[in-house]
Amino acid sequence: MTKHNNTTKPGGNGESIRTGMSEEAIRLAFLDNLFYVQGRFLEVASLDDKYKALAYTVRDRLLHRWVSTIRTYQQANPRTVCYLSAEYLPGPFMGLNLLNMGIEEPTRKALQSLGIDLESLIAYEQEPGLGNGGLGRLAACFMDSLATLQIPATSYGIRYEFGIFQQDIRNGEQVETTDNWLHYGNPWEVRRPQISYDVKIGGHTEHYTNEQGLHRVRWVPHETFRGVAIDTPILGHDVNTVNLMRLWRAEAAEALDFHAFNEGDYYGAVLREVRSETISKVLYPNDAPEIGKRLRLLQQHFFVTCSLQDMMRVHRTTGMPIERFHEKFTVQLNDTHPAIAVAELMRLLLDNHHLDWDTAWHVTRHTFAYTNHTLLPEALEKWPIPLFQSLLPRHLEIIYEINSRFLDEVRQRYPFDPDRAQRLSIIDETLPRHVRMAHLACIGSFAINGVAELHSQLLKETVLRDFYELWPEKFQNKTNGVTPRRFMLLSNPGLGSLLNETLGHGWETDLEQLRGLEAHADDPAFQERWRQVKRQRKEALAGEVHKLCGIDITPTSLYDVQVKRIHEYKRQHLNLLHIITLYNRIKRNPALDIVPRTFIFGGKSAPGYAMAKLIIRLINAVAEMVNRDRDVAGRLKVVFLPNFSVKLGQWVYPAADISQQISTAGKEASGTGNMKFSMNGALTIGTLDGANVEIREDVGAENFFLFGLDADAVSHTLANGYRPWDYYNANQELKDVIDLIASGFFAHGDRSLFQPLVDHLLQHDSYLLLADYADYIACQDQVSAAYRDPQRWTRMSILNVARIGKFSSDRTIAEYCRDIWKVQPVPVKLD
Ligand code: CJB
Repeated sequence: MTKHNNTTKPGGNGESIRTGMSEEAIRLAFLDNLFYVQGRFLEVASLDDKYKALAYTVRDRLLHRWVSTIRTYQQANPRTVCYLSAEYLPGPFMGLNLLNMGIEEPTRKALQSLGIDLESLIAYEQEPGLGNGGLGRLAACFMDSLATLQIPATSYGIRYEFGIFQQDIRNGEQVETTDNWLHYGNPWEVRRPQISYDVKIGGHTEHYTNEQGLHRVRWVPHETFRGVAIDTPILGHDVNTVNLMRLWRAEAAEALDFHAFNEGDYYGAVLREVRSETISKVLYPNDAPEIGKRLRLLQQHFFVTCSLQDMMRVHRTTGMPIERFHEKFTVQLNDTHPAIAVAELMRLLLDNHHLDWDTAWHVTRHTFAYTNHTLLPEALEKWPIPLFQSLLPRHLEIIYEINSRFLDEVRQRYPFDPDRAQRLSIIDETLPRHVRMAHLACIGSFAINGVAELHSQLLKETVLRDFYELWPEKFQNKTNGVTPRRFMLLSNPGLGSLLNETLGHGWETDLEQLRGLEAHADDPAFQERWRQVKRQRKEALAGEVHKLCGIDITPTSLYDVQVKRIHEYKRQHLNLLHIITLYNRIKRNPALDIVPRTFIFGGKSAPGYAMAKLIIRLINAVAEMVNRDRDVAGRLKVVFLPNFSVKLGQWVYPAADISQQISTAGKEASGTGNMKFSMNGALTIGTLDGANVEIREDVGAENFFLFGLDADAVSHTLANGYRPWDYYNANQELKDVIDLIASGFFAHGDRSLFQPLVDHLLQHDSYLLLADYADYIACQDQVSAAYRDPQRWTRMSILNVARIGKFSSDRTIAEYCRDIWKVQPVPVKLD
């Protein structure tokens, strides 16, 4: 719009339809792509044809910048970040690419002149669901910020053929169907068949002495596959930098096994090909791993070896010796999913490059840094030794050697503490023996970080305590952030315009500039405009809710929202206890004057997580009863949005009045939804957990609804014989709520359906819902009181946005660059 806008006419003075940025160039490019790529003319083009024609038009302009970026990097040979992540949730590309390139307006006009509505094409795009939740979305925010900050970076992962399942709700239950996102093709990706690597698995190793008398190891695999690169360009905001997301697709080593083919085993040959492709077939739909799945370990090894081999290929082109690999590349491990990289890099350096152990270990230890994303013990990956041995025999040898050298050091340092070596060991010796991936990651990395202050602190005190005592200098905190381009500018254009008008441009890439809003927080005219922006987004969401669920919601009601993966620790059921409390209050006193609320839920449960699925059922069951009860009509409404995604989130975050961040303190590593809501002027009701702590610090305690036990109180309560039953007996409203669920009221009289949930709450309540209930309800009452005072509420909302600057992923990435990666921006000029 502003700086790239080029009004020269195509043809006339040289503006190419492949690169031109004017309305006219875009219009011609669109028609050209429609004709020559899609083979269609306007009158017969389907929505898909038009979407693709526009996507190719945008992609041409991306490739232009990409080529310039590669040229620049080739000349400058800069230190480069490689982000290894098994998951990415980038969201739909079209809208963001137009926005980042600054051609939204000319594109809108170009299409308008052809009778096409840009929004309908943007809405048509299906997003790649190559992740489960927070961790994958964080990786996508990081890509956006890396490109925007002009940092040379490649994000490596797996190009799953089927991403996270589609969630349907049938009879109130989650039903999973496959996500066939590639069915109509993906115009944003570029296949690179010539960039492919061998991936070995299974078999055995052979140790031998070469002609020079040197010890060598040969891995004789049982099978070999290939990984082929599929690239997606990632453009920064208002810059020319295009970095790559390079995802690997598994293929058979040869298209068909000709040996088998010649022997007449056509069927077997084809089967082998199918089996190879299985590796990148489907994303594991768990947000915490189910331990011990062979295919999952294979996936991890698959993308890690392809990525490291790819870095080595690039490294060769620089002419630097392999001993300096770590000077060219810094590799971030996004949780333990890629932790096998520590052993794989050692293998490549020892067996392929024939470095000696100490040199190889020096390079490895200076290459990797590890981010931990969770304290939940069930999420710490461990692999059974027999499985590991059968798939990755050479890696297991290397891991044993790393471990033995490491434990020698530990014993020397703590000679009178044999338990410590056991606790620190990569191998968990309790039967059946396992490889602890977090330990491998800690030992092989030069930096270890958590994702919020509290989480990093708890890491040092609990799961990684022994490592912290050993190497305190390795530990850091990098509080998460999210990209304001997607989650403010793109999702909330009304807010974007108001901010531009009030503050001028610049805040989009320097979010601290939002502080300038503080001066307007009490200005009645500004407040009125603020409320209009929110109102408009609430109406838009109401339209979506109607489309998706057939439910009408009222934009004047308070939108009280909880969207995130469904998990007991996130306590969607605590939210339900509040809803049922309000319901009971109205039933007992039909004239009760309460603030009308619309409760909105969204999120997927792991398919095998029975309790989370039961929570979804209860949400829908409560919705059914509440929404059809005339006594509460106009005052309470409950909605479960099916198939929550990045795309749906873009409707939800800007429309929320209240953001529910109510996990049991100490369980949510950071949370990032909390930031997206707050950036859009929602107020948070939350516990002192994850990044909530820092959000509250920054926006001000008076602009945040805090409740519940803190992390210390949670551990003490659990350690001192917690009895949920006592809370149940002591609180009549709580008792009424639990009794109502137990009575079968929400299950057409069936007392058994929600029994497991009720029993768990009364007997164990591991996530302390009952202990936090009273405080939560009291806090929600304060929320209602505040909402009755629009001036106060609006002021709080404005101040939330004004003070949210820290939670831009630009800040997070700048810290990683400075403290961990030691990389500098490399600006790119357009060729
Ligand atoms: N997280 O999404 C996942 N998956 C995991 O396997 C482990 C953690 C989440 O990562 C986010 C990004 O750091 C955090 O904000 C969130 O608290 C955490 O649960």
